[in-house]
Amino acid sequence: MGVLGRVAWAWLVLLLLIQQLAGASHVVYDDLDEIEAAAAAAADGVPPSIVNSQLRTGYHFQPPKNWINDPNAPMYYKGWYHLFYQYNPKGAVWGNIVWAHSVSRDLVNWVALKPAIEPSIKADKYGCWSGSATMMADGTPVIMYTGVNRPDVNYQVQNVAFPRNTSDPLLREWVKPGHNPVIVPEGGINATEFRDPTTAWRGADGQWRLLVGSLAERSRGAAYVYRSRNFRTWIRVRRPLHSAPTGMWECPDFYPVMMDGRREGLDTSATIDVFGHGHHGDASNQKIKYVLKNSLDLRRYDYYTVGTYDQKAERYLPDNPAGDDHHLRYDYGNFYASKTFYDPAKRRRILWGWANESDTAADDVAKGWAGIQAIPRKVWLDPSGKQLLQWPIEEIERLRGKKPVILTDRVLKPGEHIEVSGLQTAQADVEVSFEVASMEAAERLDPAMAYDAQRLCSLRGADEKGGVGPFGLWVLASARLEEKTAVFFRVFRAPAAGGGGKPVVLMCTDPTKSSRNPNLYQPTFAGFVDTDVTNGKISLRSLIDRSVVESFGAGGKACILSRVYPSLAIGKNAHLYVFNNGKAEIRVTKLTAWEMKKPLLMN
Ligand code: DQQ
Repeated sequence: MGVLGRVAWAWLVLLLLIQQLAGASHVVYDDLDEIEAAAAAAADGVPPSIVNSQLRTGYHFQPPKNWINDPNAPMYYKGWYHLFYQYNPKGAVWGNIVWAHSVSRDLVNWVALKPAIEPSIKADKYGCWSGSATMMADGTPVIMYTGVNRPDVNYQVQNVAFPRNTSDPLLREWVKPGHNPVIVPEGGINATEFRDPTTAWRGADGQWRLLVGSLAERSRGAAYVYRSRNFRTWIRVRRPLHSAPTGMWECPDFYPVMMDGRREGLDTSATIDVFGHGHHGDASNQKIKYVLKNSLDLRRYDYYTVGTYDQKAERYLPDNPAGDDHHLRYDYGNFYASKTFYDPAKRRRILWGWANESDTAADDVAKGWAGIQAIPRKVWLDPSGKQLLQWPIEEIERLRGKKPVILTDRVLKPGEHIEVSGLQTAQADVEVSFEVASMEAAERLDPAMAYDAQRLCSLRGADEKGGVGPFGLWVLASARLEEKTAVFFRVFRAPAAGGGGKPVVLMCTDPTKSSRNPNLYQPTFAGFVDTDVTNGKISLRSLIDRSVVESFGAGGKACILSRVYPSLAIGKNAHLYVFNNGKAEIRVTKLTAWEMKKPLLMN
């Protein structure tokens, strides 16, 4: 044994001794090699490398190597789900972008096909950027995507592609007709900020419409409407569907949702088919609302509003006039360039979103991979009509192990935590319902923070003692809690004036202690959860996947995806706890934790 080995063993023995003295009998060191490696590195002052295969996700979608970004043209066709995505076949940083293509029967197990769209014509010679699929009336899918056609500047045009063989359910080959590009930046449009065509929808007049994201004058993000009868000739409507002073709008998405808490999804053109009104989605159609989502290039988050669509005027109007200040996000964490599609097989709308890495580009090159897709989420309108609800697609539950660990009716006194033991939790699904006995201790919400959840959370992280909360989960935690990612709630009391003293729930992910590795981006992420906690009840679900923590608060009212890279809490050494760092007692009514299996990802 070398000097390093002896130091490591001495460190480990000392550690075990301290643990025993402290009576922490829950610590199980079942992988001595890993512990020894970690201990050796710690003794040396160097955390183990981030290039650890155990940090690769187990059940999130990612190819075996290289860079990925935006999901493109998700669709269901003849019994198969299709996912295309932005992919660099040559490395782990953005560049050389093609459309990679994978297919699945169940949105969980995937088979990779060869790239579907690659630079091959003048109109996409320098890049095949994001786009969407539309099902035409005869059931044939068509793809519209952005092509970059000049090397010097990112000059952007919109192209169309059709399947070579519609009887191939795998849609392996795509043909770009010679008349591409079909939309060019004319009439004062900024050619370098003009991209990401949406799924098209058909109006009462039989014409197709789609949106292209852009940047208009005075830094306004804009979604331009283009109309066509045949996917070949497209005419722009002069005024955009909507715009706001936010900077460039990437990857717009626009779709109808049902009101009254109905969870079924709607086809993007479905209003007439569903309700037979003939109003076709105009403001008088009481059963339908519309969602407009934009990916804000400046902030790199996906914001949406709920509103009405007046097709005659070709305008969208958010219900909440403050909506354009962008309070609502699909996800308050790392989630960008998302896209929904209507799944006719299960009559639901599904959301795909990209999560980038939070390490350095040099780490990504060393790892050989970067980027994942979040677990697909079903989306529908909350019964209040004010926001969306999101929930991981039910199919993901098939990956749950047979024997969950269940805790019921456990009280967490101020400052207490309980380990959830008896299963590996590096790759797990955890559902927990909490009950707060009294809101008496809730801290007063500073009005200056009333719209700045993220700042509030960064000032009052998981280790900052509070009144009601912080309480929640420590995931990907090391046995001695040197490393942990906290996913938690904190309940405030709104100022009496204006807020009527009502409880205000903050949901937060705090990864500031998630790793001993340096140079990681570890922002706290947070959102306010518009939920009624007068009965003291609130739920949380976290999908833990080695370097991903994807959480759903209050049944999907707020979601936070975070990327973390533990150096100790890896593989079998990842622990899970429920904790309470507030003054109020918290009851864990029920906690269920499942190990998650690895799906087939034949990429
Ligand atoms: N990614 C694509 C663009 C899009 C951006 C290029 C958003 O089409 O605007 O890879 O991440």
